[in-house]
Amino acid sequence: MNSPQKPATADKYTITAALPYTNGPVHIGHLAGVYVPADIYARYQRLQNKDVAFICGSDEHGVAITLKAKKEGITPQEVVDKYHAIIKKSFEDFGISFDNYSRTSAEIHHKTASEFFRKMYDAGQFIEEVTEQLFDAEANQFLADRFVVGTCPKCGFEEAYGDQCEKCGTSHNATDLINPRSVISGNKPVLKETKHWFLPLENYEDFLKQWILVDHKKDWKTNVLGQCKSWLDDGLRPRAVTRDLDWGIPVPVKGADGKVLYVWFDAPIGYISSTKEWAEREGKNWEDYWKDENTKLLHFIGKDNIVFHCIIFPAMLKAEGSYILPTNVPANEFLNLEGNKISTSKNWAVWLHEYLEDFSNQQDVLRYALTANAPETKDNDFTWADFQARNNNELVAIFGNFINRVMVLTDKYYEGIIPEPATFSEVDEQTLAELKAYPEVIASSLERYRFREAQAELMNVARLGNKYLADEEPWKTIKIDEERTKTVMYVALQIASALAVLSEPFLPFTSQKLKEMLGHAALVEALSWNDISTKPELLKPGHKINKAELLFSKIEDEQIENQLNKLKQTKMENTENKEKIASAEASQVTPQKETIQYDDFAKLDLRVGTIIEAEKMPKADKLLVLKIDTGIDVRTIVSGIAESFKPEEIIGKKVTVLANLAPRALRGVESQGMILMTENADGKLVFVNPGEDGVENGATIN
Ligand code: B3M
Ligand code: ZN
Repeated sequence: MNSPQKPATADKYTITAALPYTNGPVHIGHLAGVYVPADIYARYQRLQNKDVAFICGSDEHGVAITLKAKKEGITPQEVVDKYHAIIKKSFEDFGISFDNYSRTSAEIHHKTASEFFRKMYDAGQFIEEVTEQLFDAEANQFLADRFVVGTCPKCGFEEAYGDQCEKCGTSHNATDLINPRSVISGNKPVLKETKHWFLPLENYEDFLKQWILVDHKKDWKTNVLGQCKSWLDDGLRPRAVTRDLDWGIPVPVKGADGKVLYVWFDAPIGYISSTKEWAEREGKNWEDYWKDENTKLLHFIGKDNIVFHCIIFPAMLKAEGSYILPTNVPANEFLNLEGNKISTSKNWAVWLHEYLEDFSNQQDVLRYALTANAPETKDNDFTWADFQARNNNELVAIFGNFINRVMVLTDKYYEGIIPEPATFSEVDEQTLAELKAYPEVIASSLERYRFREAQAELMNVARLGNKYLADEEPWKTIKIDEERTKTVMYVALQIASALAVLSEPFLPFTSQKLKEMLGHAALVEALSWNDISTKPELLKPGHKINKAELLFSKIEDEQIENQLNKLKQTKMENTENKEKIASAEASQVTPQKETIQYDDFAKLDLRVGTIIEAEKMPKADKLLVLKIDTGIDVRTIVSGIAESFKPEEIIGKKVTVLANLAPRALRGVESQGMILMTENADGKLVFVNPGEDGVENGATIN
C-alpha cells in the first residue's frame, strides 16, 4: 500500500525510543513503557503526513554487558551480537515501526560519539581531575557503575548501582554509596587515584531550571517534572563522563589509555548516529532532524532514564551548541506482572519471543492489553486475567464483532459490492457526523501522550458501529425495504473503513488485515488520518470488498491457566533457589587456621568454672561483669555477652575459662581471663559448656 504523500514542508518529528541494553531479551515491561507508546505516536504522526524519523538501536556498551559476558563465560562482543539479534527480531515481530534500528558498536556511532566528546573537550567544557575512585584490589579493577552496589544515599535502597539507584531513580557518583561492595569479588572497595573528565552540571543548573520547570511546566508530564524538580532542588554536581574500563568507546584524547566514555555519555548520542545511518541510506540530511529549530525531538523512555534524558543529555546538547533540545520526554512508570516487580534475574517476566510461541499472530492483543493498562501516571499491573478479558470482551466482542457483521452482510446481500445509499435519515447523518469527529478526539489524547485514553476512544468508534447496526437492524429491513438496507450498510461500511485507518497506530496487524479485507489497496490514494473527517466517503458505491476473515479469536481459560502455571513454576524455582543459597550460606564454616604445635596448645590453661555473680557494666551495652569460681580462685572476668544474655539467667552456669590470659582493664575493671563462647545457627552466642556430669570447678581441659 502507498503511504500518504507528505507535503514538502511537513513538520519534522525525531522520535526516539530508549536504546535497550543488549544484555537480555525484551519483555512486556519494555513494550508497555517505551516501545508501544512510541510506535503508536510515530505511526499516528505518519498518518498525519508528518515527516517522521523513528529512531532506536541497541545500547551495547556499559558494565551491564561486561557482567553478562562474565556470567555466561563469553566475550562482551558475543553478548551484544546474540541479544542485538533477538531484540531486533522481537521489535519487528511486534510491529514496532522504527525507521532505523542501529547499534552503538557501529562505526558511525563510535565516530559520532568521539567527535561529540572531542568538540566539548576542545571547547574546555570538561573538568579534568585526578580523584579517588572505588577500586577492587583483588580483581585489580576500578569499580564503575554496575560493578559496585551499595546503599543509596537518597532512599536507603541497599542494591543501588554506582551510577544510579534503580529504586528512586537518583543518579549519583559511586563514591556516594554507603557500604559499597564489589560485584566482582564481594569485597569492600578501596580508594585509588585516577584521572577522569567531568561534566560540570552545576553550570547548567539555571538553564535547566528555566527550560524544564518554567518553559515546559505546562506540557511535560507531571511524573517527569516531579523528578526533575527534585534533582534541581538538590543541586547539581560534576559528573564523570569517562571510566576506567576496557569495554566501550575509547576516550579520544592523549593520555587516556584504558579509559572509555561513560555509557550514559555515548548511548544518547546513539540516537544521533542512528539518524545519520538512516539519512545516509534514505538520501536525507540528518541535520534536518537534529538541528532545525522547527523539528520536534521526542524521547520515549521509562522512568529510570529520566535524569539522563532531561538533565544530562540536554546539558550535553546545550554545551555542544549546535543541537535542538527535546520538545518533550514522555516517560512512563513501571509495569508489574501479577502483582510483582518484573525482574530479569528472577525470570519474573513475559518475554516477547516466548509470548509469540504461545500466542502466535496475536501481537495486537498484547499491544492492546498493554496500552489499555499502560503505566502512564503510576506503576501498573499486568495480569493474564485482564489480558483475556480485554481480548474476549473488547477486541472480539466489540471490534471483531462489528467488522464481522458488516463483512458477512455485505457479502450476503450484495456479493461484496458497496451499495448505493438512498436518502440519509437523521440517525445516519448523526452517526456519520459522530464518526467524523473521532480523528480529532483521538488525536487530542495522542498529542498529550494519553495512549490509554486514545485507545479507549478508538473502541468507541467500533461501539458506534455496533449500536448503529443494532438500532437499524438491516437483517430485518432486508425483507421489507431494500433501499433502507442499502443506506444502512453503506454507512456501516464507512465506519468499518474509518476503523481500518484509525486503528493503525494501536493495532497495526489488525488494521492491515482489515484494509485488505475492505480492498483499500484498490483506492487510488491511501487514506490519511484527517481523510476520515474531511472525505465525503471512504468507500465508494460499486467498490468490491474481499472475503471476510476473523480479526480476533477468543482466548480460552486453559491458555490463561498455562501462563499462570508458568509463573507459579518460576515462583517455586525462585523459592527453592533462595533456600539453597540460604542453607549454603548458613553452612559456611570459617576456614581452619594455621597449624600449631602441641606446645602452643599446652600453653593454654583451660578450666571448668561456674558463674556465681553477673551484672551489667554501667554505660556499656555489650559488657557483663562476671564473678567466676575457677576452682583456683574467684575472679572477675568482663565478657562481651550482654546482648545475648540477661545477668540473672546465667548465674550458676558452668563455663570454660581461659585462666592464664594476661589481665587487661576494660572500662576500668580488670578482666582476669576469658570465657569461651560459640554461636548457634541463628547467630546467637552460646557457652562452650564443659558439661554437668559431676565435673568440678578447677578441672583442667586438655
Ligand atoms: N540502555 C537503559 C535501559 O535499557 C539504557 C537506555 C539508553 S537510552 C539512550 O534502561
Ligand atoms: Zn535510591
